[in-house]
Amino acid sequence: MSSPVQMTVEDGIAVIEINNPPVNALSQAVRQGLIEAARAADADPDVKAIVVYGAGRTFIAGADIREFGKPPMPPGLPEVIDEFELVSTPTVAALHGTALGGGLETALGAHYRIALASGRFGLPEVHLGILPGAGGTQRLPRVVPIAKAVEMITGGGMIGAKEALALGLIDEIAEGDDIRAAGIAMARRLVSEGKGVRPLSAEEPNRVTAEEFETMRSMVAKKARGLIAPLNCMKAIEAGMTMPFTEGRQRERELIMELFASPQSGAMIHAFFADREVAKVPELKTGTPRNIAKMGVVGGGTMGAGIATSALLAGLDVTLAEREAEAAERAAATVQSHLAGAVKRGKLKQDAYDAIMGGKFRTTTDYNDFADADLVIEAVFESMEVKKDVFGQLDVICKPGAILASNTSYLNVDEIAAMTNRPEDVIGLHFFSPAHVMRLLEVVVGDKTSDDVVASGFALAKTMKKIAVRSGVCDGFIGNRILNAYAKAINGAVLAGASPYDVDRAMQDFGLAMGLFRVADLAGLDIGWANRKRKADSRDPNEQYAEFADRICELGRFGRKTGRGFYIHDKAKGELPDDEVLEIIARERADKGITPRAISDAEVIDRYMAAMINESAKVVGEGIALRPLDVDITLLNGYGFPRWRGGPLHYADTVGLDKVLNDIKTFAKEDTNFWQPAPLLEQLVADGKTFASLNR
Ligand code: T1G
Repeated sequence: MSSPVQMTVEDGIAVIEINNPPVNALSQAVRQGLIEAARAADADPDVKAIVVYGAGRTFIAGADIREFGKPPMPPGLPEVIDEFELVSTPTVAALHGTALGGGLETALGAHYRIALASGRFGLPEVHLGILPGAGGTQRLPRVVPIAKAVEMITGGGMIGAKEALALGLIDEIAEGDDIRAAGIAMARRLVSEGKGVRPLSAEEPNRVTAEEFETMRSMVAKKARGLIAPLNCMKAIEAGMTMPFTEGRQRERELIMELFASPQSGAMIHAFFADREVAKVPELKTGTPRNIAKMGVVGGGTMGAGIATSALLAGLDVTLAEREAEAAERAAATVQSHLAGAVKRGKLKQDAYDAIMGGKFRTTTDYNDFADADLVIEAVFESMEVKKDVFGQLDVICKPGAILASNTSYLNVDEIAAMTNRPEDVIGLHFFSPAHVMRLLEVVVGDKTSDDVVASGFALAKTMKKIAVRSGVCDGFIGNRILNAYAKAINGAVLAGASPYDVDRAMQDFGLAMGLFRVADLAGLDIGWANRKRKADSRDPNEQYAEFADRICELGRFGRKTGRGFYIHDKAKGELPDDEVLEIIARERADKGITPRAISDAEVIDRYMAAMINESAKVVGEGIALRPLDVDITLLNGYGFPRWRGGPLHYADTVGLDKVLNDIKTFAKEDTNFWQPAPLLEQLVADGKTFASLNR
């Protein structure tokens, strides 16, 4: 098999091409080929300069993540870059696409750097729970100011070519789009100007005072929220400022090895691949996506306006319908403000904004304007009657082959489909609020939904840069069904003796951005209250039911929007515990004959996770979710589950399924009906298997 690295010499310029699709990852073969080519070029007396570039859509996008966790295969990337840097011939890295991680580190090992204007650069290793381990933490601070190096390395974001040029990270932005030619031209100029080698490792690093660095370190620690990689990044950068290069590189190596040994990197690498694997559903093989250029949106409330914005940002033509003209105007204003915000944040260019507002977006009060839409999605009130009425009308108006979608968050998509003569064209597309920000999209597949329509849903998600997860039909689909389960478990912990405030703190210490009760106050307690009232008739009388949230709602306290809910929302002092809430809970315990006991943070989390894992196992076992990774991705991208724990079922594998099953049996003593072990969980424990074994 030919090497993914080829070298040609053209009039004294050695051109090294890396060709390892899809992203030129630094596999063992690439590393081997790169260093052999560099040695050969350096030994060739006719070669006056060396250019390295990537074939295809991008320069190197990093180390080959698929090699992680396997025995190291020499040559190691750090050594390759160190040797590459010390060749006696000037080297040019010619960059396009995304030069990331080990790719940017390789570029920093070159003496000069040129890029296309569309090039982007970053060190995203922290998103994998590790750090730039091939000299990045030592060389980057030798080019950019420490504050910028800290931001790039601990934040893992990308910067564009203009900023890179201003920082000195690249020396030139190439004209046109032929990066190979631009690299060669730059090399020729260097030779004609007599420019020599310029190894960064020989440069002095930028520095800040110890006090300034400690201030940066404490800010990074605050943002890390339990993730240890950013802390090790700071230690590596500190080493770069205080040690000679070789010792700093050694310290960097120790620090990345610590991170590889932590479960956090395993969890985040799992999440990286799961984010991509989740889009590989069976219907993509059997279905053909339909072209979706024109989208109709029914309903201009928060969700409808958010969905319309997301579709417009993806380049679709959007018509949004409301019943009344005033409501339609309000929706248009909401969409306009979302788009203006996107321009301000640099997510939308002004000319693209003008094109949208100049003709790609309109509102209407007449559903007949949907006649030529390729897909119409409704985001109307969560009532089956209302949705059935809407679908009945759309079925008549929309062209044959148009897809009819519902944004319902729990209603039965099969029942909705039955209101039409085209159930095979009906699908659920459950967006998460705010729909133009949240990446998760549950694609809910009805019994009769055709493979083409499923494939179309996933293609639309990709166009809208959403992470689509395939869900079957059940109450709450994947995410909300699991949320309802762990919320019940948390309420059980409160009835047993925990306070909502202890619970929120324990959940935040576990790594969630916000605990359950803070989230509820933010979302509005009335939403959950309406949900519980909707399901009251079908509630299992034998299951424990926590009433304290209903009592709070009956006082008209719906959370932040009314100033009081579980917390008192004080404008000056922020969120404060509410003694009246504690009194309501104490009264309920007394009514239920419960003698409260101290509930440790560990027990709160054990309950929370046991319920989440158990319901997740039911969701997978019933085929609502295709694989355990689909549940992980749902909770990671829609429910704030900490990414460095990999998702509930990856987490379950790390704590051990037998422990989880034992916890469930322990809590079942309080509420047998609720704590019924999932058959799949029992089977895996009996077989000594993991959830991961079901992901392949
Ligand atoms: N290694 C292996 N496979 C990779 C890969 C990588 N680094 N990056 C992408 N892929 C696969 C991906 O799984 C998918 O495979 C396909 O390529 C297309 O990816 C020593 C230790 C580059 C911005 O973290 O951010 O360097 O699903 O769907 O949306 O310091 O991929 O088709 O089979 O994402 O156009 C650091 C990770 C590594 C970059 C392109 N680098 N990749 O996005 O395509 S650690 C990263 C990305 C490191 C050194 C350290 C994105 C992208 P499949 P895609 P995309």
